[in-house]
Amino acid sequence: MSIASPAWWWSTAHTPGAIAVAHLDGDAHLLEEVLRQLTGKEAPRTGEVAWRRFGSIDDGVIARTSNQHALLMPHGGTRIRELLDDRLAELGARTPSAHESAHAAWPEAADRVECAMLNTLSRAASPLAVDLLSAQPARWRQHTEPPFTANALSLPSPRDLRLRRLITPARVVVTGPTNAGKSTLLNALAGRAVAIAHHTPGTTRDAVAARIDLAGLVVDWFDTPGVRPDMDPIERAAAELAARALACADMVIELTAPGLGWHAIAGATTALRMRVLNQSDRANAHTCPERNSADLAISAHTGAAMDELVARVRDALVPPADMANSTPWRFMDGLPAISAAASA
Ligand SMILES: Nc1nc2c(ncn2[C@@H]2O[C@H](COP(=O)(O)OP(=O)(O)OP(=O)(O)O)[C@@H](O)[C@H]2O)c(=O)[nH]1
Ligand SMILES: [Mg+2]
Repeated sequence: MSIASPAWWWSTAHTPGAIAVAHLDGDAHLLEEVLRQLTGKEAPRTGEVAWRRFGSIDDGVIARTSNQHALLMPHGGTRIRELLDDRLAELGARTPSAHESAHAAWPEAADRVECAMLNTLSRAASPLAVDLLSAQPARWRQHTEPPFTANALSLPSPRDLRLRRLITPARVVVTGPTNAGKSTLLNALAGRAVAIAHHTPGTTRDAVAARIDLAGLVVDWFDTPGVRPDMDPIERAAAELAARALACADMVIELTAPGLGWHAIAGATTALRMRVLNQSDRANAHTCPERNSADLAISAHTGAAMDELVARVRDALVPPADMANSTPWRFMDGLPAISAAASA
């Protein structure tokens, strides 16, 4: 495997200042060669700080913080910076990869998996992600033998992908006849009035979404307009938006109420579906035909079985068995290639 040339980037803004700070990071031998050609002198040894001329561009300080890393501190003029960028590019220094940038942001990370983990943790949407992500560096360290390192280019497993819903919220789309209580359900889950709920059929005329926390799993919950005959042009446009939401749904909730039947859904590609009978507080809820074909009966008004709904949707999207499985989780692409073994 060939050794990549050193990466080069600035940690100070591209605005005039007294001094600017840049990083050169990579293989020790190549890094020394770049510094030698830039300054005409030997590179400072690890732990040394030295004054150097940066060719004819400027002079400044070089701090060799480790074998593979040096800080260059020229004066902070923007022209100096541009000339140095050009010269370093000539000498073969390159823009850092996403992993190297992440490492720059998390210098305390013990290895590259930990660095990737901290970076992912900072943008993970769900509280449930915290413990599982935090456990990953140790799990990867214990699994440095194949198939993990050999699988660098393989696709993530279905479990890897399901667990990634902890990082990027899954899309849950609720569909069903008008007046089923779709908007009332969204408002009840969000704990605030996100969508207008009213007994007038066709109240919802847009695909409304809210980010809600389902007992630790954060999802994007889409309320859609109920489809009915004689829809006006705005309602038809809303129905098209709903169809688009369905096409990229991770899970579809078919919602109905006593006597309203099940709405035929078209265009959803996900296999995760749940039939929910709402308005279980109504007098005819126990005897209606929808009761037997529903997976669950709830009442968005009284709150009956709402906890059960939340738990079932969460567990369908991120199964507890996936969470409990101690196999290392590829929480982002490319992880095997940067496992502790591969980066050692
Ligand atoms: N009794 C009872 N009424 C409910 C319940 N949930 C919703 N409703 C009522 O049902 C009516 C319709 O509710 P919405 O939430 O607007 O229904 P929707 O499915 O969003 O309807 P569209 O936007 O027209 O598709 C309102 O009068 C709600 O108050 C429930 O659990 N029990
Ligand atoms: Mg509605």
